[in-house]
Amino acid sequence: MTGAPSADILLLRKMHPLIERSLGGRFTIHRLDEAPDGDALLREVGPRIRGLCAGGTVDAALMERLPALELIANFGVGYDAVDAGAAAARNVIVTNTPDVLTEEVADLAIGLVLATIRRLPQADRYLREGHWPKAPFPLTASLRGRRVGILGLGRIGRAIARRLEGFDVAIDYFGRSRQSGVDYTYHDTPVSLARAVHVLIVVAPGGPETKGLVGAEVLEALGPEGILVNVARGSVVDEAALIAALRAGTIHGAGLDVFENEPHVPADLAALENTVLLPHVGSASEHTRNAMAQLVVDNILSWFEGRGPITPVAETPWRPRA
Ligand code: 8YV
Repeated sequence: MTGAPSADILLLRKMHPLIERSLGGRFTIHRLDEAPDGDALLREVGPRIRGLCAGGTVDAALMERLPALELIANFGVGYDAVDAGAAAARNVIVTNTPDVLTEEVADLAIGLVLATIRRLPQADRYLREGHWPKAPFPLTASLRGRRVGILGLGRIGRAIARRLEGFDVAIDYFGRSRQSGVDYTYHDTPVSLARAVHVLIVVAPGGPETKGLVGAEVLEALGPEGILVNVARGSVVDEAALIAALRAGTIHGAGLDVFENEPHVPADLAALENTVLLPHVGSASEHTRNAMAQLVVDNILSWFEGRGPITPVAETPWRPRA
């Protein structure tokens, strides 16, 4: 299609304002979460929806109701909530938002590592609650002389590793295969990685392949001085096993930006003093969310103007024209 794009686009929920603003004038927008009866909306407009703006679950059942669907533009680099295989089987393109959030999430990961080891939120609370005049804040663990493991050396994992080089720590990693171009120490299992390091940073993508990858055995291997940091997906860590390990002193502490059942966080986890818990804010700066939103818009415009998707995911059937 050339010239001004026009198509019916379904937004699953309220999206970043830049997305709603940019698409609003050019496409016919439908908001599923605003419809008094979602089922009725899908019955009425489902057959003419050609684009879907996603930030949540898109399964085969939903796609079934959108027979003219061409493109699912996911707001986020992780697209484990989108059934990309089912999309591919229907010849539907899926795009995500890689690169634009890499450095932001890596920054956050480093912040969370330091906050967890040096107990920064706990120290802040200590001061505010007026304990300082009575006694200094208890001494903490340290990053000095430690080995740090990265579980998943993808784009974000590498950006975290690059930052860690400046912290003068040894760096190890686990991934599906050894990577060329890095001289960090490779481990072929998560247990081997956990056994070798003091700090384990989880950056592996979510989805069935990585579900529960960090379970009791890995936590046991990380050991009583170990710190677990997860900035990937809650599903990668077995939350029940983690709570048990934190309670029993099997590991020292955990810094988590992601959880199994967001936005709900188990009270058991929140009750533990040796955790730092963040409400999934890895990419949540104005700067980076604007960039992600712009990439969602650009993918949709590019597709409906006939130029193809900009950042299609691996499973997607689309190939550039020769
Ligand atoms: C966002 C993310 O929190 O990109 C991802 O995969 O998890 C985050 O950047 C999320 O996509 C916003 O809904």
